[in-house]
Amino acid sequence: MNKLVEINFDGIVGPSHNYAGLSLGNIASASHKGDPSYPRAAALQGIAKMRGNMGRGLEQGFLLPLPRPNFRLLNDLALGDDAEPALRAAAWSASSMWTANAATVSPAPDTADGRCHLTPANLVTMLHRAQEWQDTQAQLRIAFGDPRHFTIHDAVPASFGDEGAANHMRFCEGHGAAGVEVFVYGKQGGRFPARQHEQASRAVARLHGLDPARCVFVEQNPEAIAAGAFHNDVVAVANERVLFTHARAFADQAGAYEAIRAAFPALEVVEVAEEDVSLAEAIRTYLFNAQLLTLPDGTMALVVPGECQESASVWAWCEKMLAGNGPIRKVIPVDVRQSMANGGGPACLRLRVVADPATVDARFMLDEAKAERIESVIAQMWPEQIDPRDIGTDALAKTVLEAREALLGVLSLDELA
Ligand code: SUG
Repeated sequence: MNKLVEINFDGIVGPSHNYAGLSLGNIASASHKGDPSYPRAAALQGIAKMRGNMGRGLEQGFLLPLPRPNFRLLNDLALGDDAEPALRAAAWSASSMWTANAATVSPAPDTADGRCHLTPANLVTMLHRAQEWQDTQAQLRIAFGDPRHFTIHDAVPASFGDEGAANHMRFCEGHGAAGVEVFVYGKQGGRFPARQHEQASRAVARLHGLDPARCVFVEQNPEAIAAGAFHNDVVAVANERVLFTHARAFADQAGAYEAIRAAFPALEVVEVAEEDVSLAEAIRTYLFNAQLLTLPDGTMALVVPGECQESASVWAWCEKMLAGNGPIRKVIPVDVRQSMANGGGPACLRLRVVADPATVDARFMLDEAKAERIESVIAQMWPEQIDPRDIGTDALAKTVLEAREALLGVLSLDELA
């Protein structure tokens, strides 16, 4: 019997996690450029978040850090010892931790052939992210390797930027039921790059065999991109019938609701007004970069960054919302500060896949015993601190390579070495 549930695949934060200021338009990345980073603490924060969700009775999986430094990229760019720091840092980036950008996922009930389809995101806009997709695909091919249940595509052509699930929302009555998939794209011309191209979204929808009547394409608000919402998931998140969104997320807010409602009449919108939480404050605290989860009792919880609790306006809004009788019944702050300082909140750190856990390669599924084993490798092998001037040194390369290798070893995933 197929038991389709939502599984969150969190990216384990890699041992080279650092702040190189690589992402134009991502305010946190720019403002933490050059700060020392704490890879061990970062990775342990990520595991603690996964454990929290497992403890709530939810299915939890993970994806592994990609090989860094990426010698292929260093060679392709012919980088020597005098390399420009930002170029060298790209080959060291641990950015694959943000698995909401790993792929776009259409679960089996939505697709023409009844399989779950995954398309790795080409991430072409940023050099440090454009190197991810082939290695991500190799991992997806193992984790979701059963062709009776999954199809893994190639990334869409590089002319059209695709940033994956971060710009994709799915509405449904329950995760295992047929859904309506909403793709959010940006238009170029603003102060910052628009990282999701409309034609990339449309190609993904076609590749996945989605019913055109159950797809909606919506433009992101250029003002939101200009304010630092480099992905839609910085200003909106969906779960089942609910869209939780800032009032300035979409270019035509009312039109977006109308278009989604035309395909999915049960839509319930929880909108946060600019007067309650400004767009700038929403982006600073990442209120919307939350995991909107259906708990085993059927109610919804919002897992938000700890920064939300420290913001007077955001927390006041959350308390007022909880006092009402809307669909979100709990707000749970988590500490993912190391990731947040690079612009990655709780939602960025996970890829949602609706599937029967029994059809996924069990090595990618988490349980308490495995979480402990992973934590102990991280505690022993992940650098405690990385100073920007360590990037590129042989000593740090050795530490980072050995750390990842040790993790692959305890998970019996040496084929990814
Ligand atoms: O692509 N930051 C990531 C953050 C990704 C967040 N993901 C989602 N919103 N789903 C990015 O901008 C910063 C790396 C650096 O500057 O060192 C970075 O890549």
